[in-house]
Amino acid sequence: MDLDQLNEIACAMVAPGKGLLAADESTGTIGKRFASIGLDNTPDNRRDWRDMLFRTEPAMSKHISGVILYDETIRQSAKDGTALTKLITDAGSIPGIKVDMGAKPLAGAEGETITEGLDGLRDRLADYYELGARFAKWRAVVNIGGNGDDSVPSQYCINTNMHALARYAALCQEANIVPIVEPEVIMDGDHSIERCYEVTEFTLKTLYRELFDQGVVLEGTILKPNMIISGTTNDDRASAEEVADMTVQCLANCVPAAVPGIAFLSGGQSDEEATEHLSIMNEAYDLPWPMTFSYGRALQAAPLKVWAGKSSNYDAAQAAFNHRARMNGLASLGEYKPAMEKETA
Ligand code: 5MM
Repeated sequence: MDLDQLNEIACAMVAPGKGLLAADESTGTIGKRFASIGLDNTPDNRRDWRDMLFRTEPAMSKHISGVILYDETIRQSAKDGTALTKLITDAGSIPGIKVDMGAKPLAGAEGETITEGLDGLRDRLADYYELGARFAKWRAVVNIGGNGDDSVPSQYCINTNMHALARYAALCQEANIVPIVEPEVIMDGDHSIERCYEVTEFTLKTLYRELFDQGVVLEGTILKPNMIISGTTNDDRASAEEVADMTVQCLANCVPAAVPGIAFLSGGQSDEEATEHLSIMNEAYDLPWPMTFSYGRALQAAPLKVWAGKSSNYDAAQAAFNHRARMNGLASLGEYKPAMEKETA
């Protein structure tokens, strides 16, 4: 393990004004996104969509420090023959790879899942390094039970998922690949923001114990957490300031200062909400780690709608992506204001 290299990459991933583009939708998930614009889920459409994003300037060189790819994409070339990973590195951004194989039902725990993908991971990581990946991502899913059912999440679900995340992280570091550890406490449900805090705190404390137990060097990792937020169907919505305060409080209680950076997932928040929450946190607090974005939907929803699968919308879609990337770049510095949304890209 080359700790200097790992730390250097991790710090570059959270460089000031920059964050990550999560473009690692599996074939099923990108299919759902394409269905929203009436587009067929073919390899060529997936290629063209991502090709358009990765060629967007100045978004890519100024605001996107790295791109999380799916297995198909890291091996794919654009229509003109350029490897999609080359588009990313040419922009000065870093290719990364999602290596988990998805969340599957957890035996004996109804409604809960365990993320799979450890078998053969050592060999896959060596292959991905050769293909240019310098960081990886593994997402663990923690659901919160509805109607006040506090048996979900179970301690069993959290323990097994955090154990798997640490096993993945240790294998990544052995392969000189920075692990993004993503324990996502899911927003769906009628739970309160306090319940989200409680579950996220327990999850993060378990995660850092597992990382310690398995010898993962924190200086060579990035955390990708959810924000602390009210459940999507809870009518008592916490304000943006409460989300920011409680998220920062939870992270400050759980995440060691040795971690080089935190890159949030958007988790189903609207793109503007995700940007605003990030900016308030950065504006109001001085914390031991930089906080930035690792957004999928919150970066892609707007350009996808504009693109609609038509080459005639290419420039407009790139303008929409430039705008969201710039807004989030500003949010990572605490300099975003909702009024900026009216500015053109
Ligand atoms: C982009 O979506 C990622 C892949 O999802 P599937 O494996 O289910 O296809 C997802 O892991 C993503 O990286 C994170 O959840 C962050 O994305 P959002 O949209 O929540 O910001």
